[in-house]
Amino acid sequence: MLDKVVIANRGEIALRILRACRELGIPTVAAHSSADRQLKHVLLADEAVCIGPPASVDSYLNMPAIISAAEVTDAVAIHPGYGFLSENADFAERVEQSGFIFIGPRAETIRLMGDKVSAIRAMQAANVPCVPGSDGPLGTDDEENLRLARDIGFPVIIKASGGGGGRGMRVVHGEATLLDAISLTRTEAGAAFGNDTLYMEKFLERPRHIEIQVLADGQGKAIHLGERDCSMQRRHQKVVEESPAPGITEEQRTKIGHRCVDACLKLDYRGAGTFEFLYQDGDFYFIEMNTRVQVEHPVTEMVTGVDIVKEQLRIAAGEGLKLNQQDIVIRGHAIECRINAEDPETFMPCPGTITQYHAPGGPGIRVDTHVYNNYRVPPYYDSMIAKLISYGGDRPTALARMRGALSEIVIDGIKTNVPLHRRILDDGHFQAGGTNIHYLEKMLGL
Ligand code: MV4
Repeated sequence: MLDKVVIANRGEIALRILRACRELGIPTVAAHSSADRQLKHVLLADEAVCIGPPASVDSYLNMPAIISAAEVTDAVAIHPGYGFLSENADFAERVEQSGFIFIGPRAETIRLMGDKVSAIRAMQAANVPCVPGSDGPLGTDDEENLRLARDIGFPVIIKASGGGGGRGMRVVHGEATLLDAISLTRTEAGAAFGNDTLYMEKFLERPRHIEIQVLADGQGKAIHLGERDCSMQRRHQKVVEESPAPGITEEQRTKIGHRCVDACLKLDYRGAGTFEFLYQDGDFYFIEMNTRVQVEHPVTEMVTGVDIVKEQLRIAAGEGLKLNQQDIVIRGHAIECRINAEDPETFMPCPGTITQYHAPGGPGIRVDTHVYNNYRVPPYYDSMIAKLISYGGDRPTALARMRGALSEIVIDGIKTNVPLHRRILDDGHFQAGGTNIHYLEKMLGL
């Protein structure tokens, strides 16, 4: 096993990684900012190294400081968690060049998936279904771009190859606005990503966001852990996720899952990964791949019984995957509510001190959080402070347990989005299952 792991992240995921390391007997180093000395995982880690001042750019994004933390503590590997440097190919490369193990895919794979045009090319080559589109970068010939859009059929969406996660895209409803939209998106993409490469896709108007979790050992073995439905979102921020996705049949799961596994084998993928799809009218369309552990990984853990973070650590240690696809059975249903320190009306972040915290409990309830009584939520980072996860033998049971947990939970002293979650869980359409990516914004009247 790994002799010592640096946790290069904060909050609930840092604690999640620490717990996985502890189960595997791996000593931990918390690499933290000066604002995070009182974080739960910093207090629990075997060692702690302050890597810089509060601002993320000076600490959690500070590559030399993190690599130095590994050097001074004699660690062997660095776990980047999610966000921050987790999908930064240059960081993965520098970690490995410094003689440490990056807990994730090879830098080359991260780079390939970070460029959306090359990611889509790779998926098409691996027979993963993609959205009808330009199948490559847009050129500068106006007539050719008009012809392409006509062939695809309006509405189309112009996306930046360097974007992703909702950044750098523009929907076009007709020929009249296509060329202006392309030049505007190109300018924005060049400024935002230092890469003005664009591509075009058919715009799907009412899709669901369904993603497939994979694990691969980089030694010729890969499996999928089924899907998550992440359609309940606002402004590209996921709010509620669940697994399995309502209405997806075992046949559909097996078919799309096998396509993802084949792609992993073809790419010699290593680690945990997520294939993001739009799902509409019974069909899956690949849009992006995430090369990190995701916020919503617990719902998959609950329905499969697989500890995804422990698998990441085992894979990084060079242990081949011991799980076989036939061992993976989707059992029951899990739902996750992301709890943010934010105003439930305006969605503005609300940092401050949590004066009173009472965790919900009972059968089928899991809470992934670093917060405790008198914990102070700093203003410098993401506002997510907890993930409330419910599990049940079926979806109605998971829903009922989540509603109970939302009625029990107490987080005083700061504003949170718990009232929003209560509304969503009480909503008839959500309860019926299968709402699309626009549902929450419509429900909120946005
Ligand atoms: C799309 C789309 C419709 N059609 N692509 C937004 C985030 C980025 N990952 C891709 N996104 C979308 N791509 C086509 N061809 C609609 C979205 C989209 C979306 C996707 C997933 C989750 C939430 C979303 C919210 C708005 C738009």
